[in-house]
Amino acid sequence: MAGQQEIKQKIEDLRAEINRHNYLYHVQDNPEISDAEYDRLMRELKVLEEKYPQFLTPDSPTQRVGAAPLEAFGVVEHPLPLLSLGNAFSDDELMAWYKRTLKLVGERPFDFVGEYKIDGLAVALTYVDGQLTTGATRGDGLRGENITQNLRTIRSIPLSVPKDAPPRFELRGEVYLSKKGFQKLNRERGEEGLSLFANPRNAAAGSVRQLDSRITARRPLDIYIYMLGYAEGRPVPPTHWETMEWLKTLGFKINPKNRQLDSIEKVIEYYRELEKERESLPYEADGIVVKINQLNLHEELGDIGREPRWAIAYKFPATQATTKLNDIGINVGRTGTLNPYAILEPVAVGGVTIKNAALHNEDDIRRKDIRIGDTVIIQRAGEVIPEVVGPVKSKRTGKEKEFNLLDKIFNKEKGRPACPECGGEVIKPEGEVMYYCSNAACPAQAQQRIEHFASRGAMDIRGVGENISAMLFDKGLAKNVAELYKLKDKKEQLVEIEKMGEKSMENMLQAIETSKARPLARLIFALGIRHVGEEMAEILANEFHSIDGLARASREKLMDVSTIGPKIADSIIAFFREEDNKNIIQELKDADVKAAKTEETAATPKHLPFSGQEFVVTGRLETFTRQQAEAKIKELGGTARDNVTRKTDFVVYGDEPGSKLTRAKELGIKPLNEKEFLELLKKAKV
Ligand code: 9MJ
Repeated sequence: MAGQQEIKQKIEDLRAEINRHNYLYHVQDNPEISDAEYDRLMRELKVLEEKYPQFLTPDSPTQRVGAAPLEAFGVVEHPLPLLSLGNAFSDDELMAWYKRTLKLVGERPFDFVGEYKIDGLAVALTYVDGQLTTGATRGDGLRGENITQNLRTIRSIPLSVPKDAPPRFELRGEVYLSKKGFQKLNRERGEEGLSLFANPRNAAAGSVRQLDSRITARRPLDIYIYMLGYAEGRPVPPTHWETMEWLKTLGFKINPKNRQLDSIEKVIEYYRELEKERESLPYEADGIVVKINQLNLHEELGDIGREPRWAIAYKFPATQATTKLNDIGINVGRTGTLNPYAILEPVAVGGVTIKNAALHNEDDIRRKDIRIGDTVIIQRAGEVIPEVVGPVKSKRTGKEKEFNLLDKIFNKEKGRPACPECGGEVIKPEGEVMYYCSNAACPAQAQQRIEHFASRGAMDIRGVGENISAMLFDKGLAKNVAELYKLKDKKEQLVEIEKMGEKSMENMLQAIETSKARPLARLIFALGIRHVGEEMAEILANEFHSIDGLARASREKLMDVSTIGPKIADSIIAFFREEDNKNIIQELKDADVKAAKTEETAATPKHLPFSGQEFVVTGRLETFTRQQAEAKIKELGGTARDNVTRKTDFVVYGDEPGSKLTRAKELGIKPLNEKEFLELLKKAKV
């Protein structure tokens, strides 16, 4: 057995290691190891401290929750500590917690509430006399950072509450960024040449801890409230479940996935169910939280260290892991981008074996200092392609090699860098981070354009996925997207395609026919114009009304639209100038692809009170969230837009409306305050 001195040393080393990772994760928002590895270190320390309590010290990382607040923000003392949670990683560990609880509670009956454990940032919100007065991070559990200004920018946090709310109360919740919001943010940061966030949690933490709250305001942050900290001056419900229901009535956002569960078996069933659907969630969740429902038992059970005995986190299997980066390969995207990807030593992440992962672009590889031969952290989030978060520098041997994209694709025969698929010339437009294959006829691009055209957010042609589009292309049955509409004359060749039975062929042909009625915005997106995503396609459809209108638009006209900058404008112009693209568009028209303005008008034209009118909602309204106001406008046939243009009919404004109201006044558009808007709604309904 190891001597006492050695054990003490081991414990101290572990603490130093954990403290370092704590700092990297909580203060720098820049972790070096995966969450799973961090959990492992923490458990190793806990086990040792339990076995050798003589070495337990109050400053051990097992005795605290996070890291110290940044000095730059004011400090908020939490009247009641913000707790962290103990973890269970298996049914057995959950059952052990349950049995411990049973022993303490005795004969009295109790039940549970199950909740998703969102991987965001815990905050405390204090309301005094109906107003949000303080918003703070958890910090070390006792003292957090004052981030009130930043939290005020989150639309789902009410700034005031109804009169019947307690005169003083504090709520705790998790601030998070959706997976989509995270990807969008990183895409934009990549395009602007900024460093990328490792995951939505870091992005959310980085966003609420901005010293300039205008930056926070631009990030699509959201919150779910998960408990009442305390309330003064008014009685509160006796259970956690009823408390959450009551908080809903005060206007707080409570996760609809929460569930009341009357036995531990039901808790386990709930865990299995949520684990299955977690991938399809719009936000990251790393487990479930199980809470005893009866609040009197919370008081009685109390805390151990900074963890409540009345709750536990039952974690999902890890989606991060470390492995070796064996090499970096290059594939060609549908817009010709040369995308570097990681070739990894295969590793299991959340039950799936990962061999490849995304590496974004060469600048990002440099910024993160990822080298071939490194041990790297990889992660898998939702349906997103796994990605390399960064290197574990402490594991370097000195043999790792830096990556250079142009060296990698150097073609000896041609004596220059060349597209690895077609040998085409490689370009890097000024101000962009990506290299491109400039050959419009590059087969790798053409095949992926078909796949993209048929994909869900685009023309949504069921049955034309990755494999079929590759086969159609390789066999020469569809060399471009317009030729999909000629497949109905090629049935004999189609049935010869491997794995394509008569029935699936008929289904595919039917799906191709149906896609002719897709609205204009989808067709614009489906064409795969560089820098034109789903949202931009929607804006273009609303602005230009037809493919011809868009094709005719000048650079100036395009840039008149406030969300279109020179990069997008140039890309649209270049697309429509290309002879091949002109031919494809003509062929699509000949095939009777309608590109109707909207799906609804194509099917059932009807007249509603706001039909043909465009609204922009800006600032903070009292009665609705912006989304609710926009939903009302759409319900009544109007269009809700993000930007004020000459076509805008009304600008509905609330508190702090900003530049949109100014622009409306400049353009002579009638602004409506909230009262006027409500009157308009009332009139429209009669
Ligand atoms: C999260 N992160 O979603 C708690 N949490 O309760 C939920 N966190 C929590 N509950 C007590 N849903 C301490 C932390």
